[in-house]
Amino acid sequence: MPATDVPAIDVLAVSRLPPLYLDPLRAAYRVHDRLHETDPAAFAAVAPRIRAVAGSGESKVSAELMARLPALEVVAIMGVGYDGVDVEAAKARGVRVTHTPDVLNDEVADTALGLMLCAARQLPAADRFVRAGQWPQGAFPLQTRMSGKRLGLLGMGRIAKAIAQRAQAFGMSIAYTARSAKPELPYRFWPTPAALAAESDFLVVITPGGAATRKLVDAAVLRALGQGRGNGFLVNVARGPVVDEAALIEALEAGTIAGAALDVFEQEPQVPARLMALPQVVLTPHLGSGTRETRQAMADLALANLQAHFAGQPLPTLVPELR
Ligand code: 8YV
Repeated sequence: MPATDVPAIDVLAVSRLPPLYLDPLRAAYRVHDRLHETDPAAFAAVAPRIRAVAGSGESKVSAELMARLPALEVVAIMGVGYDGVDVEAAKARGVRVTHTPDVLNDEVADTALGLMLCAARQLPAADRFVRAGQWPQGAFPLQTRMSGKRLGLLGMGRIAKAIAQRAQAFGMSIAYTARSAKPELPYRFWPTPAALAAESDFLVVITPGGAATRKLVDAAVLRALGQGRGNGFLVNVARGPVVDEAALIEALEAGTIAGAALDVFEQEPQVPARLMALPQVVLTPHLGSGTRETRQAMADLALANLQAHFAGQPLPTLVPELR
């Protein structure tokens, strides 16, 4: 495309974006891909012109970065989570922040159910067992049933509801904890994570990240989940820092809980070696929403927000704090 056809809107991509988002962004705007990290001098020259920031659910958009972007109008996150964005600072500046809710609910819920089954039935370990040629020497050890057990949801937003629907098909009983009870739902409410954990066989973390939920799952919650007999599986498809990773490793090493399945970690993409050494733990690389179909829908929605902003139209999915 000749340079003259490219609209003169400068966009900073703050992290490595998937081509599904980056390619259409580049076609529509003048994109500066991680320039703030790779070339400070070039960034300083272009920063005053940057009107939009594009990022993913894990991106950091700090008050300091925004302070360096005097023309910034909008931050478009491809992800339902936006805990890396300083929304208060954005609000104070009149910068709009958008995210991509709903289009990933089914995908993340599917992942959660898959991880619950993997943790209870040890399917990844069973696969390793077959590949290692161990089957001829004897049967794979018996595992734990999931159907009919008690599911505890830490969080009761849109994705949690999609998980609950699926868990009902497995005959599971469903309870949850959240900031407040939702009497319209047919699920039992517990006021604290520990109270919920004490009544759960599977504790699934599906709450937003950020300061309000940091280390919500701590040693006491894990003890409650274990119920004094190594009961309980922890599944995290939310954000790593919601779980105290050190406390989780200790609980797993000590056999306080039965196992865990983790899609998110405190320092992604780093996974502690002690966690990797535990056979009863299932580890996946933050793929909760990771199908072509869903990531396409997320990229389309992120772009639609930017385009609506620059066309002066209502934004499809502004974050709730700014509505
Ligand atoms: C992705 C996510 O990892 O939506 C979120 O909050 O964590 C994810 O679905 C990522 O943001 C995709 O860009």
